[in-house]
Amino acid sequence: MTYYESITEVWFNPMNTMTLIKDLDGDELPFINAKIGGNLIDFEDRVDSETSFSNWKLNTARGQIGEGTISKNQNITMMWETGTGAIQEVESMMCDFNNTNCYQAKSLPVIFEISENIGYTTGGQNITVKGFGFDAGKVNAVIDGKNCTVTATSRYEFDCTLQPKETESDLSHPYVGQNGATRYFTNSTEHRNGGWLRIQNAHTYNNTQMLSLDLSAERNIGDKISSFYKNWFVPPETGRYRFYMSCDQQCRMWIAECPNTITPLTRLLTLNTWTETRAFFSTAYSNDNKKVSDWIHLTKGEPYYMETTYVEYNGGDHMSTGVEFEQTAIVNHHQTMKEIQELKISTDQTKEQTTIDVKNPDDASFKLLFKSPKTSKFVQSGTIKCKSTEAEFKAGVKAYYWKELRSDIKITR
Ligand SMILES: [Ca+2]
Ligand SMILES: [Ca+2]
Repeated sequence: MTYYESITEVWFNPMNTMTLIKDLDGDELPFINAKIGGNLIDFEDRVDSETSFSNWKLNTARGQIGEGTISKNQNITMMWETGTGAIQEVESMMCDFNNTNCYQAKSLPVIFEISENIGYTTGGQNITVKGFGFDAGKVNAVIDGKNCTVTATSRYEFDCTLQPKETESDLSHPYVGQNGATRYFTNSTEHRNGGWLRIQNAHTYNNTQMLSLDLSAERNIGDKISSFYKNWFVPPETGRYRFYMSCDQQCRMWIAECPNTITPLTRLLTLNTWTETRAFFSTAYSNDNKKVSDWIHLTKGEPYYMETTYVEYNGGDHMSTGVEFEQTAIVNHHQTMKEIQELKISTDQTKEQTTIDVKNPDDASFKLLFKSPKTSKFVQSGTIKCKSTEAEFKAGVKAYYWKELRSDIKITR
């Protein structure tokens, strides 16, 4: 999910492409562009010609969203020096819990500023809301349960007139806001004089407040950083839920015991050691860590308050969360745990060994003739000196092993 000016992360596996790209100019990237719904993502200041991407691995690049089209479903494209990236639909597609809405990327309108936060029970006040994307469809505004009649809309703002309200607003209970989580981000250099950050204090540090559309953090953005998130979870159906978490380096998650209140909180998850990115199902990190919560019963449509803390010390960093719904009667609903099966087939690898005996070596050279098991044709090696070193011998025969058998070799003399 993205909105105007938000930072998004593009995930890609360049496979062997990096080795095909040579002689990039100082202002060029191995990939030419990435787009959401045809609109360019701006990678300036985040990715440059010095940025290295690993072959055969998932890499990430972060870029900023511009004034794109607002849409519930947009495709993602990526163009490289050597061609266009193929998008794996299974991996790029996100769906609602019952699969009624699926999308590769969703672009939402965003609010940056509201002209008033105090009004009168008599109504009639004019409110101006500034942000982006208000020309994408009909705008409905509701303020504390009362319609705010929209009088004008444009791309960057809309105006509405507040309707009268019988009673004053009740400020004794929390209000559920727009989609997303409030994220309080702490960077030790900026907020804590470079000291270590502690998971148990992550919610108390000075911070920069931002909107997070996912309950997650970017991958590998720095060291000595922490994030504290507050959000409301509104269950789409009544039933049992459980939550998942993976992070590098420590993270925790809580949920309020009752809806519509922020206290008391129950600890759902604790991870005191790092995991691989989104390794929700890995059992490799089980010591006193809890990556999958117990089942808890939640009621449809009720807002449940949640808190999440996450701290990174050094090395790699990331944080992701997930939720699973137990109900089986819902049509089209994914049964996460039941549907995931992993079938792994591995070969018994036995290394082949060949001995070449050169008797009474002199200063002459020779060539070897290999019969390819793939094509049954003969393949000639390069010229090999009778007194060659291990490296020289390897240089002569490695093309055969690599091209015909896709295999590396080791030479010992
Ligand atoms: Ca780091
Ligand atoms: Ca780390």
